[in-house]
Amino acid sequence: PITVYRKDYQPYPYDIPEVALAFDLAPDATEVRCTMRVQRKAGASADAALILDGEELELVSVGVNGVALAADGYHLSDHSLAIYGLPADATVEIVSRCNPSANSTLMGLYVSGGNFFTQCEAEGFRRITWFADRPDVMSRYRVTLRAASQYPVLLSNGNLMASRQLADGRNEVEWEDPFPKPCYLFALVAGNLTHRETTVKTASGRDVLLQVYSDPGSETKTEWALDSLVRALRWDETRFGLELDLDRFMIVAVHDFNMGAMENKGLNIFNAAYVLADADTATDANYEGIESVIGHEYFHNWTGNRVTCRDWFQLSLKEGLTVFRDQEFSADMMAHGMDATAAASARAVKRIDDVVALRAAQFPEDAGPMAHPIRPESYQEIGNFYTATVYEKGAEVIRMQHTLLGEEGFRAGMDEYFRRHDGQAVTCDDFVAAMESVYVRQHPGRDLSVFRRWYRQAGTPRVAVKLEHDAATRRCTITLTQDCQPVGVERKAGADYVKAPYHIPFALGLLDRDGRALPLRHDGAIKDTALLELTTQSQQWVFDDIADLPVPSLLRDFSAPVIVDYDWTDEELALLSAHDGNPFARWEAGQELATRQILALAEARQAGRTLHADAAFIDTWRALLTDPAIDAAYRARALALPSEKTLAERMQAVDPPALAVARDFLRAELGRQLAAEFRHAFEQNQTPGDYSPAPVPAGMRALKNLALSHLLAAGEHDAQRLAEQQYERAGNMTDSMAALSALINYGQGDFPQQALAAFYDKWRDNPLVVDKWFALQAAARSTTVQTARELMTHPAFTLRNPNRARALIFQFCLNNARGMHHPDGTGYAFWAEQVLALDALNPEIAARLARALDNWSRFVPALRTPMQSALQHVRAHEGLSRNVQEIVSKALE
Ligand code: BAL
Ligand code: ZN
Repeated sequence: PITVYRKDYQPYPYDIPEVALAFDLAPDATEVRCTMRVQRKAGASADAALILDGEELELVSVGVNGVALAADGYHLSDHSLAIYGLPADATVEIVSRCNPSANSTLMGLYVSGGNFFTQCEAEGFRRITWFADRPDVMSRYRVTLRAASQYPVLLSNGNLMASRQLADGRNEVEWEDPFPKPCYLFALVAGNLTHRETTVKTASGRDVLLQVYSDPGSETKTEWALDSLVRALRWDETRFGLELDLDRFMIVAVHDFNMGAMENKGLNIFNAAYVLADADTATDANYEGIESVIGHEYFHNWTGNRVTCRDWFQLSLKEGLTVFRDQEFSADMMAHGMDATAAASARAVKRIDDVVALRAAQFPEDAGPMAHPIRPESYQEIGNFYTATVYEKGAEVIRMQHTLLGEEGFRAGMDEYFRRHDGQAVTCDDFVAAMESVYVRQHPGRDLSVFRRWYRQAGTPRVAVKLEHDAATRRCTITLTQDCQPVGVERKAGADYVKAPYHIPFALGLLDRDGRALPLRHDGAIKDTALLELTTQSQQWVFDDIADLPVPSLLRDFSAPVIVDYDWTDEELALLSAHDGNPFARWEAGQELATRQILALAEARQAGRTLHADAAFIDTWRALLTDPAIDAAYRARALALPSEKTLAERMQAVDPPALAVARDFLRAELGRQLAAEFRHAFEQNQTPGDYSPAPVPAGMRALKNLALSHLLAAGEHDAQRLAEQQYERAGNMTDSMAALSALINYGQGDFPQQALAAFYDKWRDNPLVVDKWFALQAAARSTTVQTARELMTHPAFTLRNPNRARALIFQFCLNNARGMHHPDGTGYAFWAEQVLALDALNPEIAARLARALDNWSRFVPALRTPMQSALQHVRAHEGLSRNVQEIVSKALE
């Protein structure tokens, strides 16, 4: 396989300012006529060939300036079409054919549910026509679509210019996108669809049409999506001064889709899971996910589309920034209309959820064979780099710039970024330079040169904290020392590779031994929180007027994506968990206590000792559960036990079954010892009446359902009856799923299986709910490889639909510790089989599954060996896609 390096970037020798695409759509043979204006760039060599990318295409003809080229006028290979001897300014016309119904990769043009859809990012456009498939070639597109009358809705990017019926009965429409764009933002949709729409006035007073398209019959499920789109549009105007630049903005839902959604200019195509919702079929998490993804794709219109990436190494330029923007959007929506305390708690809840996700997915990635900087230096298959690092760590790197510059400074930096680069394809460095232009004005003599290392170094830095107190001088000295060892590809560079220190914004508070915040004098102000800027390996800060040894509250709000090393006593953590004024750090203290508790239990399990929960830990949990000052949503986070993935990062040798047993034991033990308190929480947090996905009732449901799972896990008297009643009477999918999940994991008797069967019968025609049904069973405690295989024989199961494959196969392989990591190795053999089966259909999805064994070398020896064999088995398979090959060979290196 060929490795592409960032350092090898070369500009394309031609501009392609205009493209006209004409499609004669038919499922088995779609003909595409691509007419391009091609202009050689000043300075490019006169004999530079026009090299166009193409895959899985049948060439019909090539013409230049209206003259057909004979076969010796161009050179065709499996992956490219080269035209030589072009005039400096020419019109090139290529006619080709593709087969959408045979396209199971879901890249390029494909058929789903009888309709046509496209997905072009990153390199799918080359499956539609030969073209310069790279983000720095930006063109204006005019698109003509012709299709039979069974496809009445014909959509593409931009504005609808004309629509007519042809003599042969087909429909023809023309679309024009006034904004130059790279081809990865091209889209078309053709089919029988229904839609919901609204018109809104933008900040500058223009009327714009917003539409959400979906399958006929699903129109009752698109209200939340359209409302979310309106909120996203308003938010970008208010927070960033960015207005919708088109007259029309469309979202289309499709059931077969590799990703969550795609930000094609003016025509976003979405996985239906991020569009369709109503109380009966969608959970609170689904509602939140829809608002967030709709925001994300809408925000790309500026951060991604108006300013795009020069090359795919710069992917985080648009993804990290847009994830940061969607996180802030969600936080603002959650805090909307609340008083200051409630709003701070709501924002903390969002921050906690984001950090939990980062630690579960990105931290392990940064410590494994696929570790890469947020701006990778090389790749074999770019599809493998749509990672938690590029997205979520990328967003943390943007957030640190926001923290360093402050809200106003960051906004000024964004304004400067658009002033400099609107309409261009640029680099991550260009973004930092715009931010730096503000930072240097705020901080004379300083710059962001050290900060830029976040873009080129991989791995999660550790920050060791030393706290010294001198009672005589009443001084407290804080020393921060950072360390980041080479990871992933960096290791291959050998012993000479030295990583340089990062610029780390480190937010700190100090509490006295009664839990009161100590005022800190820092940067000319007195505050509860000091923002320390660590820019060298080790630095010290001195705080005066501190009478006694304080308790430090560290990395408040998770001000940097680092791991903190500080040896709090359990008593100090309990104090922080009860009193820290920073809700994020308060949550963190409780999580650290729970982590210590579960790791100790897992160790006891491995040693064959009897398991006991620590009384002081139970008391801390009781205090959180009964503290009247904290709201339900926050309390649900505070009481959630750390995930197995986060815990695994803290084990010398990862032992998922031991962790699962330890977590389960603690869940049950908490349920038993705090039965009265959980019972009270369950009763006090009922949400009768009409369903609303708003944060307050959603938070109440989260707490109530957490309580239910503890009570049922503990086998508490009556808990099963409560769960059965909730399942039978639930007025929304959140409560229904929570009760069913608790029952199938911890319930007894026939009811759980009967409920599962009835659930399927009720929802068999709703694919998104059937996905939930599969996922619930795939992750259930009692599910074995055998059960997973049986589920695969269910008539509703198919590997061809990514959502279905994710619901069953991914859930089992990634979220079922007992089944997947059974010491007999059958889970790994199952994984290998499914990776290969998926690879034959859809390499992108297969490669995602392939990553489930990334960190095999960190597991206990009994699991490590069968994991390695399974990886070797996959690697040895002939005809492996480039996608899977890159993943498994890096894992085995
Ligand atoms: N650009 C790919 C999908 C997304 O991140 O929005
Ligand atoms: Zn994105």
